[in-house]
Amino acid sequence: MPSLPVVFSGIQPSGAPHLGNYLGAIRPWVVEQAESRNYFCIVDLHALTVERDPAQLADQTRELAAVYWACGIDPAHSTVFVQSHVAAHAELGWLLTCLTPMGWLERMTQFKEKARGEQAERVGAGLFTYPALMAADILLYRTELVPVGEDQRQHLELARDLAQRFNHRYGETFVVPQPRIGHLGAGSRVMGLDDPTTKMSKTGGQEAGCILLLDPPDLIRRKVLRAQTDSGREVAVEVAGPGVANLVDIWRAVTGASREDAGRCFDGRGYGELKRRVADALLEVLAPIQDRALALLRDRAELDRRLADGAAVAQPVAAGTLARARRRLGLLSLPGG
Ligand code: ATP
Ligand code: LTN
Repeated sequence: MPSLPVVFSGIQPSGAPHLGNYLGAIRPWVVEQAESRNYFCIVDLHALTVERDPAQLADQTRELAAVYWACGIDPAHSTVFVQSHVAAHAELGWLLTCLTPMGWLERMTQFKEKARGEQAERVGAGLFTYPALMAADILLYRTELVPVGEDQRQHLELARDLAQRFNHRYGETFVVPQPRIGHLGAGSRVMGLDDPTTKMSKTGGQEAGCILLLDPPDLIRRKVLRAQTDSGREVAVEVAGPGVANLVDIWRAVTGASREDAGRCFDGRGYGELKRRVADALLEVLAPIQDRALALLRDRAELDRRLADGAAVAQPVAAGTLARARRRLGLLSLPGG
């Protein structure tokens, strides 16, 4: 039997997970998990790149784990674990940071956006070097495929470049991973409902435009009904402006409908009707996820046990790759180690 390809991906517990995380990442993971050997990580070390409240970080880490499982991540196919439980991530992160030219990091648009307007004194160095840690996450598992949203394309390119650079300098060590972005259709770039020119994000400070997966149903409906649309009055899918196009994309992503289906359903209809249909479709998909997530969150001991099991599976795999990289670099191992 041919062995299954390895998939790795992760989300930061930097806030409550939102619709963009679901449509761009978690749902594609769930849909395709049976065809691969998967590691889905809660990347808490990445969340430390900006200052956080410690109690909140701990809560958000558990919440994200509960959401992963509630969305349908299946332990039979997929290992869920917390990044900082597997120390190899931080260690390989350092080794790769040393291999990364400053110029590569300076080109990262996410860094430029996040640091823009902040004084250099206030921007943590971790925010700058973070793509090297992300590369470590991926390379530790000999990952072949990395399913992410569109915003991560550049970081993935850097992970590939780092794998190749290491292999070239020190000998074949890492598998060069492939991005998996948007191949299932709409949803790889969900925009803010209040500002459809910026992506929906946990930390963009745009609460009204961000649908959290655990938002109460009436709040979700209100956020959708208040979404910014275009200056016209009727939907025309093929020539829609950013606001309407975003709502149509969300509807398509949630229902699995094609662009033609969307045209048949909404062309010539008012924006109000489109919004109501989007809200209905969202609530139908999110209600069972919310029920399952809240149930999981009520049993913290069980949740922590599952995360410990995940770390126990990930740890030896990561340790094996790290040991190989260390040997290649000339780092001594302890006798008997
Ligand atoms: P932050 O606001 O802290 O940067 P984020 O909301 O952008 O967080 P991440 O943890 O950085 O979320 O991303 C996790 C996954 O979700 C990644 O695969 C990313 O591509 C995807 N993702 C994030 N935002 C969106 C979005 N608006 N549309 C589609 N996918 C998204
Ligand atoms: N950088 C990603 C989160 C992330 C990730 C990863 C995604 C960290 N490590 C490894 C895929 C694979 C983000 O901020 N969206």
